[in-house]
Parts: sequence; C-alpha cells; structure tokens
Amino acid sequence: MSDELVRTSKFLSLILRHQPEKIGLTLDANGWADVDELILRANEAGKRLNRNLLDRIVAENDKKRFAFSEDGTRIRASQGHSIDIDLALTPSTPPDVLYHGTASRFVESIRAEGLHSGNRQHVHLSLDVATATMVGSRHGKPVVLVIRAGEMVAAGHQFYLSANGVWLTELVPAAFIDSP
Ligand code: HQG
Repeated sequence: MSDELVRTSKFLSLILRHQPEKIGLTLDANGWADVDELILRANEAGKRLNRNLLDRIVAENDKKRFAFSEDGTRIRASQGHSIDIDLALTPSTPPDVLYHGTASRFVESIRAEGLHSGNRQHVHLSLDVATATMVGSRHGKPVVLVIRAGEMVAAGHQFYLSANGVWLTELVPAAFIDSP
C-alpha cells in the first residue's frame, strides 16, 4: 500500500473504530457509516478522501480492516472497536485451539486475571502462531499464548469470526490459557 493509503487507513481506523465524533460523524447501531457522509465530513475536516481511495483501501488493506455493505453505500471496520456498537456477528465454533499474541511484560498479569478486552469490545485471537506473533510484537517482546477455545465453547463461552478472519470473544479466563 502507498503511504497515502496507509495514512488514510489509520485515519479510518480512528474514525470508524474509536472517535467518529471527531469529524461529526455518527455510526449506526451496527457500526456502519454512510459512505457519502463519511467523505463529506472527512473533507470538511481537511482530510483528502473520495470513493476511489475508499475502494482501494477496502480492496488492498493488508488486514482487510474495512468492509462495504452489500449495496456499497455504507462502510465499517470489521473489528477492533472501542465504541459501543454491535457487529451483529453470528456466534461460530472456533477450532479447538486459538492463539493470542501479547508482550512478555503482560504475561504474569494475564496468567492471574485471564485475558480481558481492555478498551476494545472483544479479546482478539488468531488462527495461527505467525499472526499472533505479529500482534504481540506491536506491544513489545512477543509471547504467544495458547487458548483452549474448544474447552471454552464446552463451558458456554461464545466466539465470533470477524469479516477479516479475527476470532473474537468477550474474555478468556486464565483456566483456558496455556503459556510457555
Ligand atoms: C493485553 C490489531 C495484562 C493483551 C491486531 C494486549 C489485533 C492484558 C493488550 C487487534 C490482560 C491489549 C487487537 C491482562 C489482555 N493483563 N495485559 N489481564 N488482558 N491484555 O491492542 O489483541 O492492526 O487492545 O494481551 O492485529 O493486541 O488494529 O489488543 O496485548 O487483531 O487492525 O492487553 O489489533 O489489529 O491490546 O490487538 P489491544 P490486541 P489492527
């Protein structure tokens, strides 16, 4: 992705996941923004944005962070929100084991308290160790925790698969976490 696409993608993450009010935008209950309104408000706030840029970001974004509605008139972030919206995902059955990448300095606290979602709506879990390692590196020296997702399902926990392949759950009690 070009520098402009990366910059615009970061701007969209801020607006569509955390602070739509920063440009006077309102998301609907499921986190969707009207595309025309988003472009208008962004331009009013001095940010270059148009339909072509949005099309390229949705198609080329490395993690497919954003998706259009079926009719193409609305756009939302597929996961990662701190604001209270309902992605309206259907619970699905995860593989028996998922992974969570974190930083080594958090491990002791996670062992004691389990994983909580912090500012976000969900705990984010990865399908493979490589992805989890990249997620953990964002915070420091990466450590990959093994999450016994199958046992969590048996114990009544719900899991959701975001449109861009991230597994989400509300919290992970310490009893279901294996750490190195
Ligand atoms: C940690 C990126 C201490 C948790 C990624 C993590 C992901 C605890 C941090 C998505 C804890 C929260 C989300 C406890 C959790 N004690 N630390 N009890 N419970 N933590 O950024 O999962 O690029 O909110 O381990 O790819 O790192 O934004 O979550 O280190 O999918 O699209 O608290 O963000 O996607 O950090 O990342 P975050 P995350 P995007």
